[in-house]
Amino acid sequence: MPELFRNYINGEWVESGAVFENRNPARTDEVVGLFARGAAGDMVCAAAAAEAAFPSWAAMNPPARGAYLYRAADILEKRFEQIAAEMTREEGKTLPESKGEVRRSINIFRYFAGEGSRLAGLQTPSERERVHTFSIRKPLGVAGLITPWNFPIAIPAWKIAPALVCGNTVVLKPASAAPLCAWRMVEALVEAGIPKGVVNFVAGPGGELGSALLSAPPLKAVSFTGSCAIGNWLHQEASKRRIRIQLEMGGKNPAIILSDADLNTAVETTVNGAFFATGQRCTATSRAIVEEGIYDRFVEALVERTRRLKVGDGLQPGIDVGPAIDEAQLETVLRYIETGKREGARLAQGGRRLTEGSYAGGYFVEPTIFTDVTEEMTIAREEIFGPVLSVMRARDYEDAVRMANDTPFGLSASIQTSNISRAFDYIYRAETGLVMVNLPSAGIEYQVPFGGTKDSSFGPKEQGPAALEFYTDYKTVYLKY
Ligand code: UN1
Repeated sequence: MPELFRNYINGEWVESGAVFENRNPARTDEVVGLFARGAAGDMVCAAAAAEAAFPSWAAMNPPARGAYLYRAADILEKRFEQIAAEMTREEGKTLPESKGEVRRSINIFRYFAGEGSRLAGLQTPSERERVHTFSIRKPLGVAGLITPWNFPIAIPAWKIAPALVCGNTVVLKPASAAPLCAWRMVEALVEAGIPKGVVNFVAGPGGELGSALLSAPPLKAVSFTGSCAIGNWLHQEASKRRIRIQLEMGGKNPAIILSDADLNTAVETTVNGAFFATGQRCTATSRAIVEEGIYDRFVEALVERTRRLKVGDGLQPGIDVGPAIDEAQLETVLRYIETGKREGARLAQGGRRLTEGSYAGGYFVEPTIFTDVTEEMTIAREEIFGPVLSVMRARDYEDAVRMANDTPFGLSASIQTSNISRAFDYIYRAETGLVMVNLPSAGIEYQVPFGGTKDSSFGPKEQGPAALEFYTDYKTVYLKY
């Protein structure tokens, strides 16, 4: 019998009657865990508990709040290997990728724990004599955090850590496809002694729980990472009640490869951006926009390198690319591959579901490269969220920049060039929140702001000092002495 993981509401681990399964996408006969299937009533209780806990948590001094995060980080570190293996089993990414993500989450906890001793406000001179003005940061109240399956612990960590250190109390709703790592993070906070009601965890169906959360009277802010459709719906609901909102959604991230790029670097970064984590990153490279002069050489080297990627169960050594998260995602990817073929793109590599032998029990698809993709094709315009790369031909640098920006999305962009002047020109012209020079479009760090522009994101950025802008308000003081 698989273990049952309960919800955590008002300092108690609670069952909800019904349960749902968390299955391994590499071996679908393996149930990683059973989770209590929270209902609207659980959300209402969680929001009320967070509201009740808020005054004393907000009144605690920030370094003392940070101390809980340091302790939770130490607990996560002790379980490092266990949590990494659980992540591979629930999400499918490779074990090295999972380890990197758990390490990142521990670092996120420590970084924001340290923020407890900084939490800088503003201090500016007054126009008036002997008046001292300053602005201090105040927490907002109850924050709702809705997180996706593709970074099962890093995204929960980069939302909960700043929310807590700033003095907010939280209700976390993890993705149903991979809730275990977020559960482990909450377990670590509980073991660290976090006061009752400060952190609440409610897993279960997104529609029911999301509606209940957004209509819970104590809710003051919601931070969401996931699809554009759900993000837009949350925004509508939140604006009815003037709930502060932060949305991180899709991408159609370009990698511009200029003729003067180092060919090996360009190939490695493109393969990393497009195929690692099975392409299931909103920062993934999904369009390689390649300058005429290097196009043929780049495509040849890219296909050759991609052919050598090993697809399989991420717990096995030497695997580069794991499975899709679930059947629906696999179907979506296969549908886009069919669309690519139908619309006349050239299938240069991959394109099939893998079902033989050890692949039989999982949602595996070959890393897929389409070349000669043109701008109006569906695979050049829509987010696929799988290991599918569209390679497009650009006449020159100007043409490449135009193509890169010609998308409703604006999360991340990569440029491969040895020309520093071009690199800077692009840095200023890219319509994205992230620009990576001679690096993959994906793979971010926690100490700098993260987020996009256009349809990719809405609201203040996450991570780094920018996170404080979302999770606090200023209170300004004028003092005559
Ligand atoms: C990364 O590229 O390291 O859901 C992180 C996502 C993004 C996070 C990307 N919000 O893929």
